[in-house]
Amino acid sequence: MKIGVVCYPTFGGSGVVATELGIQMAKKGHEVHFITYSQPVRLDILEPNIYYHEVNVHDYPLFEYQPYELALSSKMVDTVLTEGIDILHVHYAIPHAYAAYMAKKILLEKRIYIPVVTTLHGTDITLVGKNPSYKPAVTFSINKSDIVTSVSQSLKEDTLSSFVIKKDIEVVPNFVDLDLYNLDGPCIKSQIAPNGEKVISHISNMRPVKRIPDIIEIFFRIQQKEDAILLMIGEGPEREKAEQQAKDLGIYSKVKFLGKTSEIRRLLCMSDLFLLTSSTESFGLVALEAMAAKVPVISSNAGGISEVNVHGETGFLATIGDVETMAEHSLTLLQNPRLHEEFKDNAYRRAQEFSIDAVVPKYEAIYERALATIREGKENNWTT
Ligand code: GMT
Repeated sequence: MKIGVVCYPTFGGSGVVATELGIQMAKKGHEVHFITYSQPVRLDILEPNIYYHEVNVHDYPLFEYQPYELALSSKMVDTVLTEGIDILHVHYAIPHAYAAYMAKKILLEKRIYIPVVTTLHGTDITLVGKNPSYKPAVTFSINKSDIVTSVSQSLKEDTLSSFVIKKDIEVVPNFVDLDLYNLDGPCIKSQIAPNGEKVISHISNMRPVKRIPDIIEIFFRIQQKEDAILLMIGEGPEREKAEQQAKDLGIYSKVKFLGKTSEIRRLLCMSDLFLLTSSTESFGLVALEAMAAKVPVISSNAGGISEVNVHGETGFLATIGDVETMAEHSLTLLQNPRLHEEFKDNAYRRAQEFSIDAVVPKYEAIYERALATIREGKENNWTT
């Protein structure tokens, strides 16, 4: 099968899922064509069956906003025509599902039928998609997709309650490649915590939705009782405020802001706990990645996090914003080595339930079904 994949090529979870899925499909012998504005960060284009097509948006002085959707639709059309793509899989509804619908209509004029699978990832529904400026277009393009998937049950419910959706939404959870967490090189904790401090970590794009001040506040409470350092991994608009908050609390020397790094797995391997305090989180891929590295997760109970992190087993969950309880939960594990070991094992076992081998065949079956629908001429979107 020849699959066109559209995603955000950045460090965000949806781009990571799209890239890892594409890589796995390529390993299974499918031809995978990534159509994005820059090369996805985890993509090696030298691997067999992997191709990358860059979407170029030309600057023109008249435009205050460059028409990215137009360039994307055109690139999709061009790639389908030149490469003979069978199916388009778009990750994150905005604007990808909308651009895919346009591409589909343009191709239809040429009597080419291309099915579109849209995967909803989270903020495309819970934050951005709900905005009245986008809502009609998002609703329309979800309904016009051939198959719609969401990464958690919680996101499916959010979608159905916020939009008028006439299509079935299939839940296909995110996944993790556990092999990647068996590191080749050493994981020497003393490099980062020379005095045997406990290592707490957080990874995100540091947007307001992640409630970064809560992370600093929880850590402040932890380090009052337990010698610890905090690794803040990632970049985003909340970083500067967080640095100031750490300074104001007098803990700046214990908080390491590491920015974007490709050493995530090594840093997780050195971590004792992972914090995720988001106000909205459809799945929390990063929590799953921490668990794959045997790191228990202290999290809020937002959205789909509870579908990944099991309270009292792989970590603890608390009400969004309840930093007191999250700090107490953290100390429960940090001050009880046997319990901590138990949670580490549980976290890894839970991550195994989301292994790549369990989830990738579900997408493959979805692609087959979308193609079969076309073959059997049952598709009814073509004329609308
Ligand atoms: O978390 C972000 O802000 C990035 C965002 C993205 O689109 O990359 O992540 C969303 O998709 C991930 C992959 O499916 C999910 O694991 C995240 O939970 C989801 N983020 C939110 O819902 C806030």
